[in-house]
Amino acid sequence: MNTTLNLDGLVGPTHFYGGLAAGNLASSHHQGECSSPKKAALQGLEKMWQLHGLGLPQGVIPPQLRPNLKMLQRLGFNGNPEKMIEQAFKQAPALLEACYSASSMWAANSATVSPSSDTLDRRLHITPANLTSSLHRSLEAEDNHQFFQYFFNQTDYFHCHSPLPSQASFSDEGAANHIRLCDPNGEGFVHLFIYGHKGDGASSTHYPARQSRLACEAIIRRHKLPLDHVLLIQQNPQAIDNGAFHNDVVAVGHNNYLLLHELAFTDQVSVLSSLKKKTRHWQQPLVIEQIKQTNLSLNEAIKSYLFNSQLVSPSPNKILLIAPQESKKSEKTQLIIEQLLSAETPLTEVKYIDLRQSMNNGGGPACLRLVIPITRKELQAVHKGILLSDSLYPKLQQWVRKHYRDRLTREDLADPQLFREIKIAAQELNKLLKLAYQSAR
Ligand code: SUG
Repeated sequence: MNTTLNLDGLVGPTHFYGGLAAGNLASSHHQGECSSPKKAALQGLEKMWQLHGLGLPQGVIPPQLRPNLKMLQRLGFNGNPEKMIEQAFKQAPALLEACYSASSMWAANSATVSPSSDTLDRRLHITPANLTSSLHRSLEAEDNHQFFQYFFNQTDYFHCHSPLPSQASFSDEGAANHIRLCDPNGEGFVHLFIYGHKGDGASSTHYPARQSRLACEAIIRRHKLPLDHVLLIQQNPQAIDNGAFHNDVVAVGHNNYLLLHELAFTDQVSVLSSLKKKTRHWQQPLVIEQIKQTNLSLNEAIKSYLFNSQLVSPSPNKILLIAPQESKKSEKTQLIIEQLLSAETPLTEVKYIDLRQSMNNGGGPACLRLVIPITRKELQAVHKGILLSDSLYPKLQQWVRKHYRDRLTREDLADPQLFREIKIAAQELNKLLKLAYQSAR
C-alpha cells in the first residue's frame, strides 16, 4: 500500500441545525440554532488544507444539490421548485428540512472501502452506504453512488458497488462503523466491522442502532475480503445510549494503532484478545490504547469527541492525532492526550482544529472524511479534478465566500432565493472540480 487518500465532504450552502438525527446528542442539543454555512465550509476546507500541507493526498466531495426536489416530488409536492418549497414549508416543514439537509458533508458515512491489497481479486472495492436509518441521510445514497462511479471509473482497478438494499435489515452507515488496521511493513491487515443490530428487527437500545450485521456481512462478501482477516463486532448498547450513534465516536484506528473507549464494544475483552491473536505475527505490533471509563466517562468522551479525531501519518511509522478544539476544553481528555503522546507508540503529535459548525451537528474530524488506502498507480486512475492543490484551495475559499450565507435558520429554508443561489453555486463548483456528470436529480 503506498498512500492514503482522504476525501472530505465539502459542507454545503444549506448547513443548518435541524435536530434531525435521533441519538446524536449534539444534533438534538443545537436544534433550531442559527448556523453559519460559510464558516462551516471554510472550517472544513481549512482541515483539508492542513492535510494537504502535510503532504497527504486530499480530495473534496462536492455538496449534494439541495433541496432534493426529486424527493419532494415523491412526497406529493408539485409545481415548479419554488412552489414545491413553499408547499412543503407550509404543510410539512420537517420534510422540507430533511430534503434541505447538508448532511452529505460527513463523508465517513458515504461508503465503505476495501483496498486492493486486501481483496481476493486485487481491486479496490467501494460500497456507497444506503443510510436508511433516517430520511435526510437516506437521500445521500443515490448521489454518492453516482459520485463514486465517476471518481473510480476505471474498472480494471476499482469495483464500485451499488448501495445495499434500502431496507432496515441492511442499514448501512459506511466507514463510520469500519476500521482497517495494518502492519505498516505490509505483514498483515485486519478489518473490524462494527454493527449495532443484527438486522432481525430486534433492538437492545433506547436510541437507534444504525449499522446492521447483515449489511456488514454483505459488504465483506462483495468486497471479497478473506474471512480470516475480518472481525465482526457488536457496538456496546451502553455506548449507543450514551450518544455513540456511530462507532467512530468511541473508537479510531490507523495502521497498527487502535484508540478506543473501554465501553466501545460488547464483550470487549474477548474482541481485543481475538484481535491480538490475528495480529501477533506483525513486524510492527498492534498498539491498543484502551481508555477506561473511570478516566474518561462515555459521556465526557462524547462531549470532547476525542475518539472522533483523525489519525494520519505524515511520515512513515509516525502518527498525528487531529483532534477537535472541544478536546482541549476537557481537562480529563487533555490528560489522556498527554499520556498517549508520552507513551512509546507511533502516536507522537496532536493538532487541534476548529470544526465547531460541524461539531454542533455531531460531526468531528473523522466524520468529515472517508479514508481510502490506495496505490500510487490507482491514484493516477481516479478523477483528479477534485484533488486539492495549491491552486484549487484558494479558488474553493473564494467560491464559498461568494456564494454562502453567513447565517441560516430553519425559517430561511422557505426563501425561494436560497434555492436559486445554490443552483448557481453548484454550476460554478462543477467547473472548478471539472465534474462532467449530471446529478441524478
Ligand atoms: O448522521 N448529523 C449526522 C452526523 C454524522 C457524523 N458522522 C460520523 N460519526 N461519522 C448524523 O447523525 C444532524 C443533522 C441535523 O440535525 O440537522 C446529522 O445528521
